[in-house]
Amino acid sequence: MSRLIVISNRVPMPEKNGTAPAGGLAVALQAALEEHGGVWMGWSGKSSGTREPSPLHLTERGNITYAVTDLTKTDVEEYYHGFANRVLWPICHYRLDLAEYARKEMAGYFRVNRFFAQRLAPLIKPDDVLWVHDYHLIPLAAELRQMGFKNKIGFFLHIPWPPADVLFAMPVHEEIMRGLSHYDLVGFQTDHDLENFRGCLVREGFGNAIGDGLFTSNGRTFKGDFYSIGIETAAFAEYARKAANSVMVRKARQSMENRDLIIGVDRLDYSKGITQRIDAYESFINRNPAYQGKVTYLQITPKSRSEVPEYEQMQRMVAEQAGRVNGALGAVDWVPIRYINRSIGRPVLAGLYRLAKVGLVTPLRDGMNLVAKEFVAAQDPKDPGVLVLSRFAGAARALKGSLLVNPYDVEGTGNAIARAISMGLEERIERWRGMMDHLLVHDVKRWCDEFLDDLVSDQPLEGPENSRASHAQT
Ligand code: GDG
Repeated sequence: MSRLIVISNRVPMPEKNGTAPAGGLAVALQAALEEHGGVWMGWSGKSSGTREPSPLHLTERGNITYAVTDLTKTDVEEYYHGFANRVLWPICHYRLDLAEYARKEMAGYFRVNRFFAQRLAPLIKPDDVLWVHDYHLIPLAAELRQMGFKNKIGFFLHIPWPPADVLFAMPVHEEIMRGLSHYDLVGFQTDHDLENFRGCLVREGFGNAIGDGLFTSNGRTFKGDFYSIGIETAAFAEYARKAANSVMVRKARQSMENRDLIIGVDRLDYSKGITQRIDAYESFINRNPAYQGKVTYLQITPKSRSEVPEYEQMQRMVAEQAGRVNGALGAVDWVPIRYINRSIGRPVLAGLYRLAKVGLVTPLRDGMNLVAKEFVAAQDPKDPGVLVLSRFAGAARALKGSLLVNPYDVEGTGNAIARAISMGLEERIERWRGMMDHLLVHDVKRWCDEFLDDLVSDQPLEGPENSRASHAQT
């Protein structure tokens, strides 16, 4: 394959000492970039205020160039906090009630995508393969095509794709659908997302599904498929094994005083179902009083997107709810819920997953959910914990050994917690083994390789726009 250019909203910059950043996705893309040489471009996370951002800031590490740009305050407001996180994020998570459409924010989203294309253009060589990530950057390929670029461009959506009736409530759905047709390959997390996309395209007459995973729309032919993202399974398992003996994790174990640990780990986000989960835990204790004082539920919830009002409200709500349940159920020597509202180090996290008897991953809607996969990978093969998993997480399509729940059904989820905490060793091992075998094969490297192989493979793509003569390539 030729040189690779990855474009994502944020770029995991290498540490000053040259070590790779933590996190499976970053590691996998980094590895692909190292193999082929290339560029990783995105927003620096900084605002240039009212001034025009200075030229791309370039950092070279081996054969990878990290290229980041600042954005003006208005751009950050309209593109990132505005359209991406207050329209696309809720829409893609089926939350029409939370989507707020403001025309100027929609315009800001398209404007920033054009700006990204303009900044990226001088770095693109004719044979480069481009891989665009996530909902922030859907119109990027259309902007690049307009500038004349004929390169292979792929897009991967990390979050769910909604059904037509949900998507079409968004005023600019046509531009979004048209934006996707400018890619050569559009990748989703699951078969359900792909099916929803097909529905959006075909039902409303935007295009056709012509078989073999090919779609036509807007005079172009492109591929669509699903690629369930994985983790670095083997490495994470080893990491958790070592972490279980670290000082921090030993301290945590002591503080548990022989109680069984139930763990939840989520960015603070309404899609993660944290409030419903706390209700389910309360229901579990109320219906199974024998477990009073015998379990501890640890919920680790780093803050995210605090600038968006819904997130700020939620932060207060979850803290109050955990406090209320502790007040109602707790005893002088027992705190039922330990709630941590900040990020903890990855090694401690891995060790805590391994310590836990039950992992609660109960989003209301989630593209994949890597926490579910990390929890499984971190378990002790001789004494694994049980995963309670929402049927609405992409991960549920593959993790068949979990106890699948409907997170809206508080009592049902409470019952699943009871079943998980009392499950016998033999059943736990059997369920875990099947999931672990799957995760070892379908890891993040495989996800990355499969997407890139499909993107560069030469299937005949026909259509007037695909074959238009190239101009203005730099
Ligand atoms: C999007 C999609 C899709 C969490 N708390 C801490 C911490 N984490 C790490 C977890 C995990 C990651 O953050 C979260 O990944 P998820 O997949 O669960 O969720 P999103 O952030 O919403 O990701 C999702 C994903 O993209 C990839 O395609 O699966 O559906 O929404 O790795 O471990 N890490 C540390 N401290 C914490 O406190 N160190």
